[in-house]
Amino acid sequence: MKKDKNWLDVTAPGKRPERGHLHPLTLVQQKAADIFTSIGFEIAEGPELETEYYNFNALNIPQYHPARDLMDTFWTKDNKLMRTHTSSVQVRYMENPPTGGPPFRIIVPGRVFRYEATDASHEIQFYQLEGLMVGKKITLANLRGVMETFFQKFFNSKDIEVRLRPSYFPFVEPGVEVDMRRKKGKWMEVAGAGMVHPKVLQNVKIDPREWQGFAFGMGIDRLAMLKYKINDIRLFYSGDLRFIKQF
Ligand code: 2U9
Repeated sequence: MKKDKNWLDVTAPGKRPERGHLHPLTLVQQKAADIFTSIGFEIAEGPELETEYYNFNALNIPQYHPARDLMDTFWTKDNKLMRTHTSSVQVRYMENPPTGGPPFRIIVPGRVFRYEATDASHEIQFYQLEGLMVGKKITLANLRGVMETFFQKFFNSKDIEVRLRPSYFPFVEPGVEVDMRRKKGKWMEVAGAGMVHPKVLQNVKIDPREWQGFAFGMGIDRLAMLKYKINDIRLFYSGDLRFIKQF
């Protein structure tokens, strides 16, 4: 056959195009959101650029609280800030609930920002998933049950135990750390949580004598690090294809 410039070898094997895929943090966020929606939680969203009121004051973090240290927060010139947690979204939701009022079961996955030095376990921006359940006679036992169900489904094993340890966060009372362990192994801290502080409920015009709730927060990056045995959070944001192609 004559080889002119239009010649094409239709028998040559094709080059398989490389397929893209989701980022490990997206995979973990979607998996976590699927689990919570399967047990009745709705997903809520809100702005990353926030006011001092929604990020701090409404959450019982007054002006001179150490969590408000300038070192921790990115402020803009017009006195707004990059949210340091997604809790601001739960405040906005409760203030103006699409359902008209409690009860609520919501989760808020999203990006948060902290002005601090980076290392293997800290980034200046990372992802959280927070949850909130408000109703009548809600207790820490409900929190424990939701956490246990979540971690069993997330790690796909019934062999997971959860325990609560006392802790402190300004927006909950009592506050707890949530630990989990697999197959009687070593306990690991996987979330912070507690009963929503009565002052926080009052701030959004919900009567704490009538309604109670639990709230929790976990790091999506940390969940992904546990799930895939990754030892440095910075790898998620490195853009290194040798890392990213493994998922
Ligand atoms: C409202 C009221 C209470 C959310 C909570 C934590 C404890 C917590 C951390 C986990 C790992 C942040 O990503 S992390 O560094 N979070 O320990 N979060 S209680 O409490 C709320 C939220 C909203 C209205």
